[in-house]
Amino acid sequence: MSDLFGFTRDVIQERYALRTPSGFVPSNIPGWRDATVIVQISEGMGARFCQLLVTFQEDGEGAGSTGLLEFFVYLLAGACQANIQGKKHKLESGEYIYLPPGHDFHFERPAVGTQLLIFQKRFEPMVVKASSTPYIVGHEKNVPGKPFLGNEDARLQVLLPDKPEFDMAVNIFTYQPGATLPFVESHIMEHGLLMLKGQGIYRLDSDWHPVQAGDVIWMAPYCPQWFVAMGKTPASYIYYKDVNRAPL
Ligand code: UGY
Ligand code: MN
Repeated sequence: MSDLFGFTRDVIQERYALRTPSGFVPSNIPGWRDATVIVQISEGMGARFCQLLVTFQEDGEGAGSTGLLEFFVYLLAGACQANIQGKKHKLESGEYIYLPPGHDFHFERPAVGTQLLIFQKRFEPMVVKASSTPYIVGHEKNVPGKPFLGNEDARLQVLLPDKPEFDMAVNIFTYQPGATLPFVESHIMEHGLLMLKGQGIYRLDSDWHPVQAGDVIWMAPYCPQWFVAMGKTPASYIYYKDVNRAPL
């Protein structure tokens, strides 16, 4: 990585964005205290969802209600406690919570440096059936990685139930070095992505970008996309997509 003055790998385009930790600037977000909050992706970029990275200091906390939004909260590192609708959950790295709209939450008692990755979006109820989605607490280690389109070297962990009530999916994709997405995808779904491990090359629209752990990517609907993992260790990323609703 170059330390050259005035250099960045960050790129904000109309159909995609690549953001790297060296350019992150914290925001003050109501409800979050003694925590550094980075808004990684939001409407200001053109996205229809928000991706936040929260890093807790000592005695940090985050409290509020999801309101009209739904939240997917993934513990990237550390440990904390989550009080959801008055029920307490102890969370460790790799665990996640899905919160439907209208749920009270309070994340507290973090180990210093605990990091949360949060995807937030306005919930779109199904037209014929009101949502009865419960809140969900899970751990990525209990979700098997299945070969993606038959490729044993590219494995997908699907963290939320694949059911029509859910209008959001969050998956972890892990690639052995040299493994790729099988074709250049172009689809109606939008993505918010955080590189968790390793490195590779992401094709975004008609550009190619080297990426590594810590990098953030937003892909607009229909943005052509492709990935190859490179280096000596597997590459993985966690990503959001909108699913199961009819297009306008
Ligand atoms: O779920 C997906 O659309 C996934 N295959 N896309 C991606 O990894 N860029
Ligand atoms: Mn995709």
